[in-house]
Amino acid sequence: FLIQGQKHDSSREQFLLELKATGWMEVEDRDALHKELHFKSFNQAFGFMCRVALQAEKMNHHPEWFNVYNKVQITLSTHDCGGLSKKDIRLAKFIDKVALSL
Ligand code: H2B
Repeated sequence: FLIQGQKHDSSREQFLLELKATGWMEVEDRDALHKELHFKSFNQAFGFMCRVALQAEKMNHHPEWFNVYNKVQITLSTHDCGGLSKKDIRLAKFIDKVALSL
């Protein structure tokens, strides 16, 4: 878990516990987080994606995602460090906040 190039294993586990409680899962074959969200309609799903996209651009940190109709599958990882970083945690929390507000 890279925070400014340093490993902080205890905070990593704490962040992961919190995110797993809201439906995030660790990806098996790479250091990444995954979540699947279901909305009432395509409009809701795409509205959600628009908000996340604007935040991602602001953070210069972009999700890997896939949308079909009212479902959005999201994978978060930091390509620059080859695994999870604090930016993934921040973006995951933002995603949860937006999803709750819809
Ligand atoms: N998004 C993600 N998820 N990981 C990155 O390492 C990353 C990014 N790096 N968005 C940014 C853009 C980088 O490629 C540019 C050049 O700043």
